[in-house]
Amino acid sequence: MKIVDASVVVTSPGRNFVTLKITTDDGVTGLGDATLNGRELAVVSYLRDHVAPLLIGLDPHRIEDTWQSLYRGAYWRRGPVTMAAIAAVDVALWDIKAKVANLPLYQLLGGASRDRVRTYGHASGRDAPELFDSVRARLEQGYQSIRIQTGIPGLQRVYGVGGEPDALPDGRVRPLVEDWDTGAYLRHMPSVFEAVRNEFGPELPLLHDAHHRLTPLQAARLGKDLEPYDLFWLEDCTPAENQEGLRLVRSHTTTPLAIGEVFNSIHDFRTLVNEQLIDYVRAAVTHFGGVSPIRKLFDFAAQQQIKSAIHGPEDISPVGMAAAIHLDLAIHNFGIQEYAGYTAATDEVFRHAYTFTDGHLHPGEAPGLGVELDEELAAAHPYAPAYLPVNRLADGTVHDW
Ligand code: GCO
Ligand code: MG
Repeated sequence: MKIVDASVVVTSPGRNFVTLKITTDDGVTGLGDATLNGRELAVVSYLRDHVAPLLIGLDPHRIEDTWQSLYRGAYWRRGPVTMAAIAAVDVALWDIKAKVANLPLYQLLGGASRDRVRTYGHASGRDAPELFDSVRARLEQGYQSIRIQTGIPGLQRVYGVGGEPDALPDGRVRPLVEDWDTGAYLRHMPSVFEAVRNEFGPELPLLHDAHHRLTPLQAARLGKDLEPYDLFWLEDCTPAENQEGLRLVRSHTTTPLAIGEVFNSIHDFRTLVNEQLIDYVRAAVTHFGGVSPIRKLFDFAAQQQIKSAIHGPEDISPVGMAAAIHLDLAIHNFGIQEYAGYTAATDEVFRHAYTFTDGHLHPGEAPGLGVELDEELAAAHPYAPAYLPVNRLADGTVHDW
């Protein structure tokens, strides 16, 4: 069996997605997600110009060897663009292998370790009434664990609470500028969780994403202040490139910590895992080099009783989401799966076998990943330039977003 084609499809059914499609000489196709939010076309070029020509003629069954040759052969290791491109190849090859075996991918990963995959959804609001409505809407959709994001008094536009980027008069798009004030945030958050607990009771699992904004000392304080509200986790409390900084956070709080959606290699987690400084690893299949390396990360994390929590925002395509769900079902140290859901237009472009019921996902029993890309429909949604927001303090200084 040989690879005869590797093409890249860019589509924007509401937001941009990049998909690699690998075709074999006997007509089997595999899909891989290569979406890197805000920098999509860099990965398109990496795949089209540098990777696709290398794939032609290879045996698609040699997944590990292909992964190692793309990783080591590039010489320039790691980084989100490289690892998103390698991930797309890895996932597409797993899709092909599972289709040839006529099995859903999770069966090739060891089979099901559970019956279904628990998820969490996103609730947000500018103030308490809006936030409560948003939590209720998620509960009605079936979610049983909920991430809480909220407006901060005195700030106009804050992470997780919406806002549209400004268009320049000539039609060009520029990033949305959000506001930040760490002091105001630290003063406000405990009262938000107190209000949510009073409204929804002690049992609902609640999560919160600090989105890389705090120093270790500030994160330690927030973790401590939120302890009475029994969070499922506090996510990305610091930027965490400085892995050692988490020692300080950890020594001051028992609030569980989740980190890693911007990481793209096992080395980014080494100190965090070895010293058990976190409770959940947040890597995305799509940005971590695919199913093969993330499986190794989960096995490494399991040695320290750390669980998985695969990144699953709207900007991971349904292809990346399907890969995540197969892994979630198969690994033993599964924690929770983020599932933000998709627009109807996205679900039409990417028809999928996975299902969402009562706040739980299941990958379905279709051979492979169980996702089909409607290329005609995809072409009807052309690429739309878009950026992630930029965060600024009151005096104009750029802050971590
Ligand atoms: C999350 C994330 C996302 C990111 C987004 C960036 O926890 O889901 O923080 O919302 O901001 O994936 O592209
Ligand atoms: Mg996050």
